[in-house]
Amino acid sequence: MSFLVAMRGWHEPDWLERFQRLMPGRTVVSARDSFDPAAIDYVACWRHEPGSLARLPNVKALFSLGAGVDHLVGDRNLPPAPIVRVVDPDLTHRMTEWVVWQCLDWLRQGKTYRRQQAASEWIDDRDQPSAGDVRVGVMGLGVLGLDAVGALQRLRFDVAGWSRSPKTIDGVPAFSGEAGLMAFLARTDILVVLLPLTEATRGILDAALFAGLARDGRLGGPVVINGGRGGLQAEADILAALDAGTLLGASLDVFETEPLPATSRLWLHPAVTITPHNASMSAPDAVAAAIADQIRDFERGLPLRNVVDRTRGY
Ligand code: NDP
Ligand code: OXD
Repeated sequence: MSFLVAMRGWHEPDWLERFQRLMPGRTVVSARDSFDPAAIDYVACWRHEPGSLARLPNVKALFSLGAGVDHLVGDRNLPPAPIVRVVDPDLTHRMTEWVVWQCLDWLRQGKTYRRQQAASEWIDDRDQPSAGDVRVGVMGLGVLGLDAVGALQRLRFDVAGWSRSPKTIDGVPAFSGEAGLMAFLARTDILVVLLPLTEATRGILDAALFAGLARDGRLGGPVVINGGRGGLQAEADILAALDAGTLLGASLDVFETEPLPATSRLWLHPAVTITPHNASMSAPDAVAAAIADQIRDFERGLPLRNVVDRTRGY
């Protein structure tokens, strides 16, 4: 049987070579080449051409090469096989590094001091709150959100979280669902977004949500930090909220269109920090090895791990 690699935007030859090395007994083929659809039993995907996996009658599992699966779940013509996503400690830790970096940069007014340094200005009259004075709200309490919460707690930020289903987290007020959203926002100075992109979360970061954030915080206004997906945010609303002072700032790793077009006003906005969708990343060798391990275990009769709920979309 054959293993199909269907990807766009990444260097495919490296992935083909990697999978072939890890699974010498299997033929590894690219979706760009001709192959026998009936021979494919597993697929690895990253932003595959929608519809291109429709006719694979014997596929047993679809492996996302990323933690997010919106690129797969959004394809209405997928075979009915389980979708497996990446859960990798290294990817999780890297995301936590990015979240902590951004939270500390806003707490310690990094943009202001970088501007002052560029102008050789020594100005030391600004309010300097400590982490304990600042309320961070983490949207999404899954693998990434919970790890970030732990690190932010250790830095003594005043952390709360919001998720779809109710949770109990030691020392962290946890809000859930529509009913808990406004109360969560009302106690949030820094909003960290680690949600998946689904039908329920698309466009959630809009003007109405920004208007619900706390206005009495020590930073002088609320900040949004989005490491989830660009489809969660209405960029026109972010810009309008920044211009109106409803938001003090934004750190964005993900965008409605990627790469972020050179014409976007976000690039030059003084209150925006941009990273190019690399807040975290899958270490290719670790991801490929985990997929090869899963296939080996599954063929021995063990259940697949990190299977996505297709109905929820994550
Ligand atoms: P998980 O599936 O582990 O967690 C998702 C969390 O979001 C859960 O807590 C879930 O709630 C919550 N959630 C989902 N839908 C809703 C909703 N409608 N309302 C409220 N909460 C909701 O995902 P991960 O933590 O592993 O990853 C999160 C996302 O991060 C990925 O989907 C991906 O898009 C993004 N990502 C970005 C990267 C980057 O480099 N920028 C790298 C890796 C991932 P509940 O707990 O109740 O199920
Ligand atoms: C992602 C990833 O989902 O890099 O963005 O894993």
